[in-house]
Order: sequence, then C-alpha cells, then structure tokens
Amino acid sequence: MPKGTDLICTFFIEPEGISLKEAAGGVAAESSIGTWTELTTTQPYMNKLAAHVFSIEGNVVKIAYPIELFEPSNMPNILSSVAGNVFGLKALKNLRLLDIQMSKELIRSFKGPRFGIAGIRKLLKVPVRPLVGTIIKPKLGLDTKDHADVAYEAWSGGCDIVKDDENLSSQKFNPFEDRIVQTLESRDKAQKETGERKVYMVNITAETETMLKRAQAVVDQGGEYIMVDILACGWSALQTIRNQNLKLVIHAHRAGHAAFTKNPKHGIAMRPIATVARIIGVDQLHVGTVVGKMSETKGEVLENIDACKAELGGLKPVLPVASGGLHPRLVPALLETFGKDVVIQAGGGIHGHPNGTMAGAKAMRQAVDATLESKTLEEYAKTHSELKEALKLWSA
Ligand code: CAP
Ligand code: MG
Repeated sequence: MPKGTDLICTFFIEPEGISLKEAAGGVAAESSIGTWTELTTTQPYMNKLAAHVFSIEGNVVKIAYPIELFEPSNMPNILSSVAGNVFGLKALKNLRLLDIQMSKELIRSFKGPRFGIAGIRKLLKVPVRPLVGTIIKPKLGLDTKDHADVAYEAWSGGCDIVKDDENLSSQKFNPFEDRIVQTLESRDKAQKETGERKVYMVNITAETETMLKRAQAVVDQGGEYIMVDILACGWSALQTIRNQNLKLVIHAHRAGHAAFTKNPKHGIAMRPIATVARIIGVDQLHVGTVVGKMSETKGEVLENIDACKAELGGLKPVLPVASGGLHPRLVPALLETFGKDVVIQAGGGIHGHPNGTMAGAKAMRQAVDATLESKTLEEYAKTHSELKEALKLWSA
C-alpha cells in the first residue's frame, strides 16, 4: 500500500498486445527507475525509488510514486515524470490520467491560491451571490476605446467582472498598455456610478518575461486581476507569475485543454489539470458549464468543481468559472450544478442582447436575482424588461 508521502496517480489503461498487469507495471517503471526493458540494478537503494501499482479495478489502475522521485516545487519535473513518455508507449492503446494526488509535503512546496473564493468575495464585497462576468466580444478587432466603452456598459448594467478574450494580448488595434489604462478608467467610472465593486481581468498571456512586465503594469495602474491562458503559457510560466506574490487575483483560462481532455480514453482529464493549477496557485478556473456550447458532461463538471473546492493540503479553494455559450435562460440550471460559488461568464449571451451590452448585463443579473429569490425567470420577466427580451431571444 502507498505511504502517506507518496504521489498517487489514477490511470485508465488499455494495453496493446500485453496483459493489463504488464502494462500497469510498465507505466510505473517508465515513470520511475525503469524503462521499456528490464534493468538489473547493482544499487539496492534504487528499489526504494520504484513506483508501485497498488490497485487494478477494471481498466483503472492506481500507482504510488515515492516522493524522493521528485524535486519539490518543480511542477514540470513532476509532470514529465508521471504524465510524460508513458502516453506514447507502443504497448498501450490508450492511457488517460484521471487523477493526481500529492502529499501535503509536496503540495506545500508550491504557493497555492493567494485569494481563493473567500479572498475574491472580500475583494468584490459580494459575500454570497454568484458573480456575473462578461468577455468582451467580438473577441478580436475592437479598438482600445471601443473595448473600454463596451466594458463600461457591461459594468454599468450589472456585471461584476469584465474579462478579455483568451486571444487578445497586445495587437496593434488594441495595445496592452493603452487597454489597461482606458479600461480601468471605465471601471472607476462604473464603480463610482453604481456603488458596486468592479474588476477587470486583463489577459497578460505572452512570453514569460513579458507577462511579468504586464502583471507589474496592472499593479501600477491599480488593477486587481490578471488572466493567464495557463495551458498555452505552460505550468512553469504560471508558477513564475504566482511566485511573484503580487497582489493580483489570477484568473485561469484553459484554452487548448480539450486536446488533453476530450478523448475519454486517452490524455489527461480536467480534474488533474485543475488540481495542478490549484497547487501552483490560480484563484479562478474555467471548469465547463454542462448547459453551454462546450462539450463536458455534468459528471465531468462536478468533478472539476470538486477539484477546485475539496480539501487539498490545506490550500484555499479556487472559484469555479462557468463560461461558453451562456445566456440568462441557463442561469437556473447553472446554479443547480454550481451552487452560489461561481462566476457566470457570458460573452455572446450578454453583448448579443437585442438592446445591447448594458441591457444584456441587466438581464443576466435579473436572471441571477430571480433564481436566488426562487422565482421562475418568466415570472420575474413580467416586471423586468431586459430579462423579458433576453428570454424571447434565447427561447431554449
Ligand atoms: C466564452 C469564451 C470562452 C469559452 C472557453 C469563448 O464566450 O470566451 O473562451 O468559454 O471555454 O470565447 O467561447 P461566449 P471553457 O460566452 O460568447 O461563448 O470555459 O470551457 O474553457
Ligand atoms: Mg474566450
């Protein structure tokens, strides 16, 4: 059986031409002291470093890796060990990493979330209700002034959060430096007028040194949030950003995750991706929606939420973000899946409102209020015209 300090991986394994037991042993060997062929060792201490298969149920295999195999606070090292060469072995038809569990000792060598759910709620002064956010759309092409104007409308209508899209960085039509200055001016104006706290999640995604400069620029301009495309940037870059210990909430966009997560038999499930992101220290993470445009099932989304919030070496819980094809009609179903600790984020489902962005943001807040008051959206729409228009447009 595994030791308390071991790292444990759960894999789905489908062998090709060998037994499942051999395949499981091969995965354990390739990721620890062995390789594809049996080696005789003259150094007995090495056996202490061997990874061990300790459970096989159906095609689900659990492997324990001694902590000494890894360098603490080095996520690339950990992942190229347990989620590296093994995916390409000829003797495996399919291999999927379903879960990764690290000991408290290893987890504590990373920073973990600085803010987490409680810190974000404190910052935004929204103790209970779900947070409402939008992604500026069209995703690319707006110039800086239009970007800042659309953001202002979204905040004025009731959004707590405005975020850049994942592929907006510092293009000529909307350079980073100008964008933060002008969009934060919109934030300040909306904040003053509404009396609500408003935040801007600016996308700093770039080469690591540029990201560091951009993160510092956000601090200097009075921003409170940054957004990082965590898989495109890589774990190492994310860790570098987190290790600066800046007073910035880190919003994690997972663009590209489906290359790892979508095939149910092969790749890396979202759960371990969420676990790794939390251990490194993101505060918010996209986890799917069930009801929107992206493909995850309810079971998968619930697992992702669990990875964000379950006890994990004493780390703060990460705030789950629901995004992708959302609009006001979907709010009751979303809250049923997520509960109140969620950012409901809608791009097209806010800016696509027949009366524009401000009306779209109002409709979204009205849908949240209706659901929290246990009223049907139709009932609430009788006295709330923006929601009424939204329900007509998004009729199912
Ligand atoms: C949502 C979104 C997000 C996706 C990513 C988009 O916009 O900004 O990138 O949600 O998927 O461009 O699609 P809409 P996930 O509201 O207009 O769909 O959250 O599953 O990682
Ligand atoms: Mg997007």
